[in-house]
Amino acid sequence: MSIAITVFANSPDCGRGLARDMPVRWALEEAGVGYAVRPVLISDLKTPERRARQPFGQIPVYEAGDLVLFESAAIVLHIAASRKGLLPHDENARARAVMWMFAAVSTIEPAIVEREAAQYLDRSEPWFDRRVQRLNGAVRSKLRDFSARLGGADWLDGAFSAGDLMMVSVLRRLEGSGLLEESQNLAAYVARGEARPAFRRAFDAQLKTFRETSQPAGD
Ligand code: GTB
Repeated sequence: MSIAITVFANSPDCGRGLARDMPVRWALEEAGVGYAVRPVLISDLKTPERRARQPFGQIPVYEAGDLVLFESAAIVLHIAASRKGLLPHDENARARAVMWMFAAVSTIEPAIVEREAAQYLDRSEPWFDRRVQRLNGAVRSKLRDFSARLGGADWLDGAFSAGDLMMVSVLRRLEGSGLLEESQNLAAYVARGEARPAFRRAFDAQLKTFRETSQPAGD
């Protein structure tokens, strides 16, 4: 069955692979599944046709035959659950991998996204510096706890799993902030994820999409 995912045309991350199609691409690569991409301009995301597939008018949307899914973590879970390699066979280990997927998107990601939003939205406010300090503190607190738990392990629970895939994807959004580098084991963990051949293929594919869909700069 052919699979297609929506992605940004002319992604605002300029090909850095930080948008949420990236974990889906990565999961498909880890599972060895081919897929097509449907690039969508940001200005076209909120049409009724798009909202029929993604109520919030966002990327990514996953389509395979009659199945239409949104929410990147749910898509990754679907890919992982229906193929070998991303979720352990053992029932308890499988439950723990799913737990880490949730920890990534519901415990760690909100602090990272809130900090990122402030960088874009609040920069000209007189209270910007104080707010960033507070938001950096909130991110640091999550990173400290996660770093303590990961310790010196390569992956969260033995072999690489969808839990690691989501966690690395979320932590990558701190790129350029310097916060990740404060915990050596977390920086190494993300680098380990990014070194996986499936990640490299996904990254190169999203960069190709960016290059093919990006608008040339004006004269
Ligand atoms: N919870 C949903 C999921 O996980 O699928 C969230 C999906 C989502 O946030 N999609 C974003 C989107 O479509 C793109 S990924 N936004 C358009 C809109 O809401 O109108 C978020 C993102 C955007 C840009 C960068 N960047 O430039 O670095 C990084 C991440």
